Parts: sequence; structure tokens; C-alpha cells
Amino acid sequence: MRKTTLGATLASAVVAALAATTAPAVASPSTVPDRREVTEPVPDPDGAETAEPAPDTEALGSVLQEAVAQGAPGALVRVDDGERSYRLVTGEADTAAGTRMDTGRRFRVGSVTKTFSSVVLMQLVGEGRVDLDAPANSYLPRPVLDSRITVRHLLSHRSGLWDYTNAMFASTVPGFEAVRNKVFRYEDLIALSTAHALTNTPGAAYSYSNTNFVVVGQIIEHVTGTPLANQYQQRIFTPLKLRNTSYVHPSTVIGGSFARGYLRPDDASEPLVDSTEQTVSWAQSAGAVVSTAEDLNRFFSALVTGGLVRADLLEQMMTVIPVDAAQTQFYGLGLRARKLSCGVTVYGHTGTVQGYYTYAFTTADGERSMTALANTSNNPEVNATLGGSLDAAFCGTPPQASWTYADQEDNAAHTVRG
Ligand code: REX
Repeated sequence: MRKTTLGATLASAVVAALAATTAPAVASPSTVPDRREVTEPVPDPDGAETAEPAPDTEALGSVLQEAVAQGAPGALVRVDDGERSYRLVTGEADTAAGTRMDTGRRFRVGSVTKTFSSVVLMQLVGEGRVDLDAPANSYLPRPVLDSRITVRHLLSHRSGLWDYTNAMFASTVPGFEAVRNKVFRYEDLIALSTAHALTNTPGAAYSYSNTNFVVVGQIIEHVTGTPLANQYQQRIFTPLKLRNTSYVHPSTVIGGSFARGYLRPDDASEPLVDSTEQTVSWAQSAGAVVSTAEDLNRFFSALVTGGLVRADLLEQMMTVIPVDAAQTQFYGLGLRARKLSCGVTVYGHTGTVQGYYTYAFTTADGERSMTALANTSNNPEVNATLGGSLDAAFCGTPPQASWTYADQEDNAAHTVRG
């Protein structure tokens, strides 16, 4: 196993490749292996120890640089492939201080939280404390939902519960400022949803809604009688040694070393808004986990290899249905899947909270996992660009144009019948 602390060969290769594909003679900002971080092997030129196809590190670098060119202050990607780790960064973690990004920084993972909530719930199913096909009302302090909605409908976004966040953030910065320091109870958020009609008959259609996973959080707390934070800690963070992963809701503080988040106003000519500190109470069990690329990669790899959820229940989590017309995007139980341009299917989740876009996916065998982050949001171009990291990491190719996911299925209210 060849070790290097600088990955100088790769650095020059990536920068040279970028210089060749972008106009300026000196690419700025450069995208380089994360020098402070690379202490494990970087890929051998012949790729001898790497499963085929090896990640395309030049393409990964280009993705990060494109994200920054489109307005993200910084971006990072980490691919863990067996014993190997590929880590690339560009831009800044903190624009006021001028601190450069590095792949060890914590960030808000947004909806990747849903997979953590799903794991806790599936463990409760495994313990016989929750029945996936029972009415969700049976596990709530008060039966506030349509009685046809089951726990499985929540985890698969098929309940029809209206997503209150679309209205909450119709106007991006004012919507954010109105809730950034608010603390909601589960019932407050659920009431925002149930004030509206269901978007579909329970079970009849996929319709992504944060409300589903707010209900999941309340079910977890009601069934266990303990805070959700304790359940995440005991069942996931501690056993997997996810030392940089936390659920501190409603604290607004991210501890340790972290990337600041920068929200783009709807008028893109206005300056970015530093959105780092917020309660994320509007999303809590649907979106308030803080983590790192390394921890997310370990989490998804452990999940699909059976380290967290009983085999028969994991199979149900990973049984996915298409949620887009092209049948490249899928949802299981708190888990997304994407069929990539090379035909490989990867499992994981995406996340968007103010200031942070995340992609965290793994192969079906958990051998290769990738997390990509850009520290901005409300910028669909950046989100689509960052999605190109999937092809680069798992197919070993530059992002294929027709697979850049410009049409993110869940960035707007969206219902798929069937
Ligand atoms: C809320 C608005 C986005 C963000 C949202 N986030 O629902 C959940 C999530 C937790 O991560 N969902 C994504 C804001 C889609 C996922 O599953 O991948 N946008 C922003 C606006 C738009 O305010 N007016 O971009 O920061």
C-alpha cells in the first residue's frame, strides 16, 4: 500500500487538467487534493488496487470548481473506496475569515438526516415496538393524522401529508430569517401540514414531504420515551464511532471545525447570507443532523452492509420505486437510490438546508462511498453541478450531460402517481 502525505502527483494532474479545460492559464480557485487531510493512499496511476472503474479525480475536481464558479464559496468531496480515500477541496469554508475548505469540516446535512431517522425507526420495528403497516396514529400521543396513513407511508413519502416547507420558504431569505431562531414542537409542524388537504390518498402516490419525517421523529420519541438525540447517539453515532456527527437541536451552534453556510437570496445579485447558525427546528428529525464526509461515508457503508438494520428490514429499506419519469431516481424507506449513467445504482440521500447542499451515496455492497458538499444553497445550478460528483465517483467518468439532475425531483412540490 503506497502512502503519501501530499499527493503531489495527483495535485498537479488535477490542476493541469483543470487548466486545460478552463480558460484562465491559472485556474482560480484551484481544486486540489486536500493536503492537510490526505494521509492515506492516493490512487496509483495504474489503479492496481482500486475496484473498477476508479473514481475520476479530475472530473471530481472539475465538479467542485464548477460549483464554485457558479457561486458556492467552497466545495469538498470525499470518496472512500475500500482502504483508499480520495479527498478534494476548493474554495473557502469561511469567507469572512478567508479560511480554506478542508474535507474534515462539519456541515449541516439536511435531509440526509432522514436516513438516520429511518434507521432508528427500523430498529424499533426489529424490536417489535413498531409495525410498519400499522396506522401512524397508533404511535403518536394524539391521533392527529388521517387514520389510513401507515408508518410505511411516512418512510416512503406516500402518506400525502402536505409539505409545509414549500410555503415556509416561498420567499427564501425572509422565510429563513423568520424561523432561524424558532423552536417548534413536532405537533406545531404537523399542524402546519394537516391544516391542508392531503396531496394524495395515503399509499397511492409518492410525494416528498418533510412532514413525513417530522412525524417519524415524534413516533421515535413517543415509543422510546427518550429524546431523538439519545436514540441517534445510542443506536448509530456511538456504535459506528461517528465522532463528528451530532444532533444538537435546538442549539444553533455547530461545534468543532465546520464549514460556514451561505444562502443565496432569490435576487442573485444580492450578497450571500451567512446562514450557519440556526435551530433547524423547522426540519429537526427531517433535516437537523450535523456531520462530516468521513462520517456520512461510514454511515451509509455500514447501513448497506447490514451493520445497523436487520437483513430483512434492510431489504425493505433498499427496495426502491422510481420517482421520476426517466426512472433514474428512486426512493425506498428513508433512502434514495440513483441509477447512474454507467448503469450502477447507488444508495444514499441528498440534503438541502440553508447554506449547504449535500450528496451522500454508497454502492450496493458498501465498498465505495462518496460525500460531496457545497456550502451554499438556493442555487439550483450548484446543486445540479454537485450531482455530477456521482458519475465521477462511481462511474469513473466526467458527469454525463443528460445525467446532471438539473430537474431535482424534490426541490418543488412534486407528486408521482403509482
Ligand atoms: C428547504 C428550503 C429545503 C431550502 C428542504 N430541505 O426541504 C430538506 C431537504 C430538509 O434536505 N430536502 C432536499 C432553501 C430536497 C433533499 O431531500 O435532498 N430554499 C435553500 C428555499 C427556496 O428557500 N425558496 O435552498 O436553502
